[in-house]
Amino acid sequence: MPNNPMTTAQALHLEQTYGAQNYHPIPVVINRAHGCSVWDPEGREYLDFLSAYSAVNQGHTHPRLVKVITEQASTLTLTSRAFYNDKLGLYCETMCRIFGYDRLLPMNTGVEAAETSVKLARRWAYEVKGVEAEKAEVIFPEGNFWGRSLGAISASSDPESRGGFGPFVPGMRQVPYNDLQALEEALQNPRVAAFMVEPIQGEAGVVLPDPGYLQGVRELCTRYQVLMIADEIQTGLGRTGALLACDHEGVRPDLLVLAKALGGGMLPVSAVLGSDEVMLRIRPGQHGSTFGGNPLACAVAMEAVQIILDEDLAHHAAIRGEQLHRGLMELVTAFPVLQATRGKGLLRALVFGNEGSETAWDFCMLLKDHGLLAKPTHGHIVRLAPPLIISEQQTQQAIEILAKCLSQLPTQG
Ligand code: IF1
Repeated sequence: MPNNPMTTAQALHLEQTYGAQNYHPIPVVINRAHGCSVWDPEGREYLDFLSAYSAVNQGHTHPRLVKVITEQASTLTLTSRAFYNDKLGLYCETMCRIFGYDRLLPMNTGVEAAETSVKLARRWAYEVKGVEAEKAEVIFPEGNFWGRSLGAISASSDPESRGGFGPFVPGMRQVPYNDLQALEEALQNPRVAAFMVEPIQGEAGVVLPDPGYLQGVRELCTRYQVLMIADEIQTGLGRTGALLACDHEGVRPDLLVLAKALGGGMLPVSAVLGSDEVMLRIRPGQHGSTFGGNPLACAVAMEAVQIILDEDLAHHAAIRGEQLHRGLMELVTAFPVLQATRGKGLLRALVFGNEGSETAWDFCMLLKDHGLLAKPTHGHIVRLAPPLIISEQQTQQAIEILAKCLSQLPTQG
């Protein structure tokens, strides 16, 4: 079997025949990756401008991560939390020191950590803020995305995520994103436990709030005794040109939710960080996960974060992000089919003018044929998010591919 390489056609066919069809992937099969490059079974090389939705900030198969995961995998991988393991404590300490929190609660996927933060906030609201039992509310901005669980889609405003999956979890309300006045009105309700926010909305289409929004959120949360939860699952760990996107505004959330790049592209690792006052509300037996805090994940996560610090990847993302932004601005000027480009660091988007069309998909298909992988979001937006280790030359190469493909798009509107 290992010596019987699968062709692109075979792999596509098998997944389409036997896999649940809950995704509509770009029809490319990846069977090998390193750094910013991925390869298909026929040996074609592509620049990865999705980075597994920002989960491989460190680049694919980073040698330090390969070493750590291999060594740890041959030593100890899983104990469950029924016993202590020799990695979890060290991992929690390291993370608390780096990010400035008292405690860390380990989970696996992003949605689990985000949901954990909601549970922590509800508990805190009942035990500290004094909210009447069963009445706590958590506020979310419209356009939020934090995963696929019933909790996450209950908070969502996206019909695609929610439709046909009800009934939903109560106690979740929405306010418009980037609207401090609407937020203030919502927070005046004394039942509000928390406001969860992405510093930049990813799935919504790389939507940036106005400067000062996060500071405003911080001030309002403090004033109304509401926990500020930052979902830095996609924006964190260097992606936007700072270790955390909240750092751009000097804002410290009460609960910090991390995932994706925390696992270095190796395995799912997520975490909630917070103060004693909040974290100690959940007591033994009241929350957990079989795999959360496993030594393999802890070893990988420690190395994943250390790589971001050692290689100064946040700074690197800022510099390469500027280069990419300049290139994208030129494309927007040169090609009328483009309406705008926006983003921060290496979380960028190209926005096509014709909303509701399939232009972004057609464009991504062209990009694939020219050796660049990206994924549309919302039909008219293409997200551009390469690994943070991308070189100046690779960034330039990507801009040239984008230009070439734009010139080949049938011109419209
Ligand atoms: C899918 C987008 C990215 C996230 C934020 C929590 C989670 C995510 C801010 C949940 C997950 C994903 C998952 C993937 C698509 C994707 C995505 F296209 F929806 F917008 F990354 F850009 N908070 N993001 O972005 O984390 O449970 O998946 O580990 O299809 O669901 P998870």
